[in-house]
Amino acid sequence: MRRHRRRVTALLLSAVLTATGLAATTSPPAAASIDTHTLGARYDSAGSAITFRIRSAAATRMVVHLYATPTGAAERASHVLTRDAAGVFATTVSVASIRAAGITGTVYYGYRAWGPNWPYSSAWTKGSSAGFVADVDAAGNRFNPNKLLVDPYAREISHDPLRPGMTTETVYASGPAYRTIDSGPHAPKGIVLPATTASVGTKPARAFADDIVYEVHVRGLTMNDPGVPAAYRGTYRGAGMKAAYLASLGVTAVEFLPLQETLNDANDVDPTGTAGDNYWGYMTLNWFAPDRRYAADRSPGGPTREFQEMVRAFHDAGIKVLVDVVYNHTGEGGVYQAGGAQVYNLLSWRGLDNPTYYSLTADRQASWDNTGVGGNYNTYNPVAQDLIVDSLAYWKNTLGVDGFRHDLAAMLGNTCQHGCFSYSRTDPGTALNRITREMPPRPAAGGSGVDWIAEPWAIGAGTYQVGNMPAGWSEWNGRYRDTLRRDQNRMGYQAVTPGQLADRFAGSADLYGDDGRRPWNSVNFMVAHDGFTLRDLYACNAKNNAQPWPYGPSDGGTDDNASWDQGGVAADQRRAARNGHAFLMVSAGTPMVTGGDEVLRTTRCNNNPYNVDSSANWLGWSPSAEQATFRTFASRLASFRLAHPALRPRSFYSAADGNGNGMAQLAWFTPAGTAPDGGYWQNPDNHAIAWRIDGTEFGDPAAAIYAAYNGWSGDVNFVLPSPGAGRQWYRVTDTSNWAEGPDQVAQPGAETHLGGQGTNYLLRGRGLLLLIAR
Ligand SMILES: [Ca+2]
Ligand SMILES: [Ca+2]
Ligand SMILES: [Ca+2]
Ligand SMILES: [Ca+2]
Repeated sequence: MRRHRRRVTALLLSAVLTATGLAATTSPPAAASIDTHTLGARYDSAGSAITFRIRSAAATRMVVHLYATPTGAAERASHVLTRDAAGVFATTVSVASIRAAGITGTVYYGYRAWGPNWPYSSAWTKGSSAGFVADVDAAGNRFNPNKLLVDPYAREISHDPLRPGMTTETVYASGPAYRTIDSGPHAPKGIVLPATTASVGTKPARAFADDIVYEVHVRGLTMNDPGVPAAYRGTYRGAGMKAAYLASLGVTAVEFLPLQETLNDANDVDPTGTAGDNYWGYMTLNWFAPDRRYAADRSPGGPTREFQEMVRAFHDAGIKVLVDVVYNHTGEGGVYQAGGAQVYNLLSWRGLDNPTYYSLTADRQASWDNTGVGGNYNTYNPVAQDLIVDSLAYWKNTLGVDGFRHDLAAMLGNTCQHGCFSYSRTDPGTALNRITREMPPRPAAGGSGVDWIAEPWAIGAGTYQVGNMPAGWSEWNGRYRDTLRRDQNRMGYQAVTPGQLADRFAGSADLYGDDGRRPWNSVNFMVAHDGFTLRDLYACNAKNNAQPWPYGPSDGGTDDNASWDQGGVAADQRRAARNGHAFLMVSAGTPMVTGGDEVLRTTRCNNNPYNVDSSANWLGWSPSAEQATFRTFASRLASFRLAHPALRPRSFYSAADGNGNGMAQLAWFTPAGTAPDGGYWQNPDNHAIAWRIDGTEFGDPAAAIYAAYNGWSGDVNFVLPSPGAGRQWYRVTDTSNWAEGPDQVAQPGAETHLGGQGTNYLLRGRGLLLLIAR
């Protein structure tokens, strides 16, 4: 059902997808502290020498090559590194000697490594087979000195492996046809950067419960935006220029699709086609380096500086920066078939320490794959975990990021290194638990800390873990999405009860209350980048991914969308989108909206445009009158949420009267204004439910808030409950078609007076009503 395959060669996945539970697991080690081994390439404080440090458990020889240019020329200097007892290879090189070797500007570097499957031979030269024993040995080692390797701790890399003009990545491959090709002239190089002390502004301390998250692609955000200077469109700098716009939408946290270096340099080789393209960016090449293509300043150090400046721009507007990170697999890719052999590329981790960094089959001859997109990263290995936490700490501390959304995070709860997959919530040795131990989550009330967000599933047996991430983790709540989509779009086909609706509106206590977590650990969403846009969810009965450029073609994409075109009635499609947005804004939990949905963005039913780097897939900035009306609706309702703490509870709502004012903190109602009984809750033929929150228990400016949802196609009369002694009900919004217009959400103070307890309100079919008491 996903999204980012990188080559058409068949992946050998099927054999491992369903197998489970063979190998013994090792007991978890004590957590190391962050950056213990000071890996990478660093100038000394005087800038007179560079120390190179890189780790490999099984390497027997390690050489660093230094280059004056990133491609096309041989190295200017080489240095053999010395191994210490911890498996760290190191050497210190004077800058004077580097200059003397002819490297007068930026220092580019890469590694060649030898090991048991390819021991060093003095007869070896670049492109030779001297010393070769096997592409892979019984331990899973895949050393090959003909492949120049990127330092996993490089702060920037010079370029992607597949550059414009290259038609194949096989220069990086092992196997009989490719193992003696020297990748050095082509391979990405690490860049030695001076330590940075740039300001990233003041990190917002806002509680995650109070956030509204806006998920967007950094390039897609501004590539089409005429309000951004052309040179900055699609870049970090351009994104930072949108801080005020996002704030105007009520957004408090921007969540970018992956920004760590990914395969995308060749996207524009065919500017009107998708062959080989990767737009979303879920094929990571290096976990430290910000992607160079997203920088307006692509000079060495430019991406880092510009990223920090973008973060500062958002921070200055009070907006958090969250980043989607991909630690479940890498851009090194999976196996492919060539000349009858099973072939792997060697770009970095695989050539340095394959069994440490990758989860392998029990015989260690092949990748283990639960993601469908390449070999699993070996998240239970402590050294592999070091790279996770060290790079996250760099993004947090040096680049200024406030939180992270972890792609396919079930993989980070794996407790098995090779030959199986086994998820555990409680094992202290998992990557999930180590991450939150070393970088504590932000407290419920706000303050310093990290907002940790999991995509709590993957592909393959045992990976669907919604509601089962460890303490400290918030989750994309797939149950929220699925339940509410089915209620809107699948009536008559899939049963949804009022009780199930109430669970989702009230923060999903069934998922997060059973393990000590809170409603705000539920990231509520109706759509995300992965799937239909909000508009398409209510305008498409099925995906249409094979359509031509610029809306496709894409492959993959789920067929289980719970979508519906509302009978083809455009006004009803917009109403459904209003409801989808309104659900998020009135539910307990942390809402996430998707960039462009504020103007009903469409990809014309492509639900997997992972590869479509086109103007049609970038956000549009010329909304029609109807789209602008929707944006006003969406932003006003977001503002309402931000103004009403009663909608953002820190803990699950109580059914008791917490302050003795005669009103329960939360009460549910049938349309008749009575408390639902068990029969009402459990009957999927009931499609209407209402609830009232006592605002006085939350310091809310409203004495009470009442929401009523009529999921039925016909009108339903709601009898309003008590607004509290001496109070009256006022309408904030009714999402029905009759009210569509710029003032469908009333401005504060302009709400329509309705009356008190017992007032009848006829709510049209598929309408949502929101009231305040004052
Ligand atoms: Ca790139
Ligand atoms: Ca292209
Ligand atoms: Ca749970
Ligand atoms: Ca009360």
